[in-house]
Amino acid sequence: MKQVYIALGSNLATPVKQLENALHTLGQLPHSQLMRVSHFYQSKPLGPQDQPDYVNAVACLTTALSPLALLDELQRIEQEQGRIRLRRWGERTLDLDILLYGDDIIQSERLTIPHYDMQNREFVIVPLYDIAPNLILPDGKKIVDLVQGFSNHEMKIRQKSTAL
Ligand code: PH2
Ligand code: MG
Ligand code: MG
Repeated sequence: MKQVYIALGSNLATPVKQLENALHTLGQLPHSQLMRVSHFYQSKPLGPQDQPDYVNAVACLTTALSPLALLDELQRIEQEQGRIRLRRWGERTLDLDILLYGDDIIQSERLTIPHYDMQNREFVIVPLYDIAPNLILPDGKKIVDLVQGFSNHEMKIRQKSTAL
Protein backbone atom coordinates (compact mmCIF):
# COMPACT_ATOMS: atom_id res chain seq x y z
CA MET A 1 0.00 0.00 0.00
CA LYS A 2 1.20 3.47 -0.87
CA GLN A 3 0.27 6.83 0.59
CA VAL A 4 -0.81 9.01 -2.27
CA TYR A 5 -1.63 12.73 -2.28
CA ILE A 6 -4.08 14.00 -4.88
CA ALA A 7 -4.77 17.65 -5.73
CA LEU A 8 -8.34 18.53 -6.61
CA GLY A 9 -9.35 21.67 -8.48
CA SER A 10 -12.42 23.07 -10.20
CA ASN A 11 -13.61 26.44 -11.41
CA LEU A 12 -16.73 25.53 -13.41
CA ALA A 13 -20.16 24.08 -12.70
CA THR A 14 -20.37 24.60 -8.90
CA PRO A 15 -16.78 23.83 -7.90
CA VAL A 16 -17.55 22.81 -4.31
CA LYS A 17 -19.94 20.13 -5.57
CA GLN A 18 -17.41 18.97 -8.15
CA LEU A 19 -14.86 18.39 -5.39
CA GLU A 20 -17.38 16.68 -3.13
CA ASN A 21 -18.51 14.33 -5.90
CA ALA A 22 -14.93 13.51 -6.74
CA LEU A 23 -14.08 12.78 -3.10
CA HIS A 24 -17.07 10.48 -2.82
CA THR A 25 -15.88 8.56 -5.87
CA LEU A 26 -12.27 8.49 -4.66
CA GLY A 27 -13.56 6.88 -1.46
CA GLN A 28 -14.93 4.01 -3.52
CA LEU A 29 -11.86 3.23 -5.62
CA PRO A 30 -10.80 -0.42 -5.53
CA HIS A 31 -7.98 -1.44 -3.18
CA SER A 32 -7.93 2.09 -1.76
CA GLN A 33 -8.97 4.02 1.30
CA LEU A 34 -9.58 7.74 1.54
CA MET A 35 -7.70 8.82 4.65
CA ARG A 36 -7.81 12.61 4.89
CA VAL A 37 -9.19 15.64 3.09
CA SER A 38 -7.94 19.21 3.52
CA HIS A 39 -10.04 22.32 3.80
CA PHE A 40 -11.46 23.62 0.53
CA TYR A 41 -9.72 26.85 -0.53
CA GLN A 42 -10.91 29.49 -2.95
CA SER A 43 -7.89 30.54 -5.00
CA LYS A 44 -7.12 33.08 -7.70
CA PRO A 45 -6.40 31.47 -11.07
CA LEU A 46 -2.84 30.63 -12.00
CA GLY A 47 -2.58 31.27 -15.73
CA PRO A 48 -5.17 33.24 -17.69
CA GLN A 49 -6.85 35.75 -15.39
CA ASP A 50 -10.12 35.94 -17.34
CA GLN A 51 -11.50 32.81 -15.69
CA PRO A 52 -13.34 32.20 -12.41
CA ASP A 53 -11.59 31.57 -9.11
CA TYR A 54 -10.84 27.93 -8.34
CA VAL A 55 -11.75 25.76 -5.41
CA ASN A 56 -8.78 23.59 -4.47
CA ALA A 57 -8.12 20.83 -1.96
CA VAL A 58 -5.75 17.93 -1.33
CA ALA A 59 -6.71 14.39 -0.33
CA CYS A 60 -4.65 11.53 1.05
CA LEU A 61 -5.42 8.05 -0.20
CA THR A 62 -3.78 4.75 0.66
CA THR A 63 -3.92 2.50 -2.35
CA ALA A 64 -2.65 -0.72 -3.83
CA LEU A 65 -3.27 0.63 -7.33
CA SER A 66 -0.19 1.20 -9.46
CA PRO A 67 0.53 4.80 -10.48
CA LEU A 68 -0.86 4.23 -13.99
CA ALA A 69 -3.92 2.37 -12.73
CA LEU A 70 -4.58 5.26 -10.36
CA LEU A 71 -4.10 7.77 -13.18
CA ASP A 72 -6.61 5.84 -15.29
CA GLU A 73 -9.13 6.00 -12.42
CA LEU A 74 -8.59 9.73 -11.91
CA GLN A 75 -9.01 10.45 -15.61
CA ARG A 76 -12.18 8.34 -15.64
CA ILE A 77 -13.57 10.41 -12.73
CA GLU A 78 -12.67 13.63 -14.55
CA GLN A 79 -14.50 12.42 -17.65
CA GLU A 80 -17.51 11.14 -15.71
CA GLN A 81 -17.94 14.55 -14.15
CA GLY A 82 -18.15 16.02 -17.61
CA ARG A 83 -14.69 17.43 -17.73
CA ILE A 84 -14.46 20.45 -19.93
CA ARG A 85 -10.98 21.85 -20.48
CA LEU A 86 -10.76 24.72 -22.90
CA ARG A 87 -7.11 25.75 -22.81
CA ARG A 88 -3.88 25.10 -20.92
CA TRP A 89 -4.10 26.52 -17.40
CA GLY A 90 -7.65 27.46 -18.28
CA GLU A 91 -11.04 26.74 -16.79
CA ARG A 92 -12.10 23.18 -16.09
CA THR A 93 -14.87 21.28 -14.37
CA LEU A 94 -12.55 18.96 -12.50
CA ASP A 95 -8.82 18.42 -12.31
CA LEU A 96 -7.34 15.54 -10.33
CA ASP A 97 -3.54 15.51 -10.20
CA ILE A 98 -1.32 12.98 -8.46
CA LEU A 99 1.08 15.05 -6.36
CA LEU A 100 2.97 12.28 -4.58
CA TYR A 101 2.96 8.50 -4.79
CA GLY A 102 4.75 7.45 -1.64
CA ASP A 103 8.36 8.55 -2.05
CA ASP A 104 8.44 7.36 -5.64
CA ILE A 105 9.93 9.46 -8.41
CA ILE A 106 8.32 8.75 -11.75
CA GLN A 107 9.16 10.24 -15.13
CA SER A 108 7.19 8.70 -17.93
CA GLU A 109 5.19 9.81 -20.89
CA ARG A 110 1.94 9.94 -18.92
CA LEU A 111 3.17 10.80 -15.44
CA THR A 112 5.57 13.14 -13.70
CA ILE A 113 5.62 12.49 -9.95
CA PRO A 114 6.15 14.47 -7.80
CA HIS A 115 3.95 16.98 -9.64
CA TYR A 116 6.38 19.26 -11.50
CA ASP A 117 5.10 22.57 -10.06
CA MET A 118 3.60 21.63 -6.71
CA GLN A 119 6.19 23.45 -4.60
CA ASN A 120 5.34 26.77 -6.26
CA ARG A 121 1.57 26.60 -5.77
CA GLU A 122 -0.02 27.92 -2.62
CA PHE A 123 -3.27 26.12 -3.48
CA VAL A 124 -1.34 22.84 -3.28
CA ILE A 125 1.14 23.44 -0.46
CA VAL A 126 -1.29 25.04 2.01
CA PRO A 127 -3.92 22.26 1.83
CA LEU A 128 -1.20 19.59 1.78
CA TYR A 129 0.14 21.04 5.01
CA ASP A 130 -3.38 20.83 6.50
CA ILE A 131 -3.43 17.06 6.24
CA ALA A 132 0.29 16.17 6.39
CA PRO A 133 2.17 18.72 8.51
CA ASN A 134 5.07 16.30 9.08
CA LEU A 135 5.49 15.38 5.42
CA ILE A 136 8.93 15.33 3.83
CA LEU A 137 9.02 15.37 0.03
CA PRO A 138 11.16 12.93 -1.96
CA ASP A 139 13.76 15.70 -2.46
CA GLY A 140 14.10 16.06 1.31
CA LYS A 141 12.18 19.32 1.66
CA LYS A 142 9.81 19.59 4.60
CA ILE A 143 6.27 20.75 3.97
CA VAL A 144 6.47 22.82 7.16
CA ASP A 145 9.29 24.84 5.56
CA LEU A 146 7.59 25.16 2.17
CA VAL A 147 4.37 26.43 3.72
CA GLN A 148 6.25 29.36 5.30
CA GLY A 149 6.64 30.79 1.81
CA PHE A 150 2.87 31.13 1.59
CA SER A 151 2.19 32.45 5.09
CA ASN A 152 0.58 35.59 3.67
CA HIS A 153 -1.70 33.80 1.21
CA GLU A 154 -5.14 35.29 0.75
CA MET A 155 -7.09 32.13 0.00
CA LYS A 156 -10.39 31.83 1.82
CA ILE A 157 -11.69 28.57 3.25
CA ARG A 158 -14.88 27.52 1.46
CA GLN A 159 -17.57 25.73 3.39
CA LYS A 160 -18.11 22.12 2.37
CA SER A 161 -21.76 21.25 1.90
CA THR A 162 -21.70 17.70 3.22
CA ALA A 163 -19.79 15.86 5.92
CA LEU A 164 -16.93 13.78 4.57
N1 PH2 B 1 -5.21 24.66 -12.15
C1 PH2 B 1 -4.80 24.93 -13.37
C2 PH2 B 1 -4.52 26.30 -13.83
N2 PH2 B 1 -4.69 27.30 -12.83
N3 PH2 B 1 -5.31 27.98 -10.69
C3 PH2 B 1 -5.75 27.70 -9.47
N4 PH2 B 1 -5.92 28.67 -8.58
N5 PH2 B 1 -6.02 26.40 -9.08
C4 PH2 B 1 -5.85 25.36 -9.95
O1 PH2 B 1 -6.12 24.20 -9.58
C5 PH2 B 1 -5.40 25.66 -11.25
C6 PH2 B 1 -5.12 27.00 -11.59
C7 PH2 B 1 -4.59 23.87 -14.34
O2 PH2 B 1 -4.53 22.63 -13.80
MG1 MG C 1 -4.44 17.66 -14.40
MG1 MG D 1 -3.59 20.67 -12.58
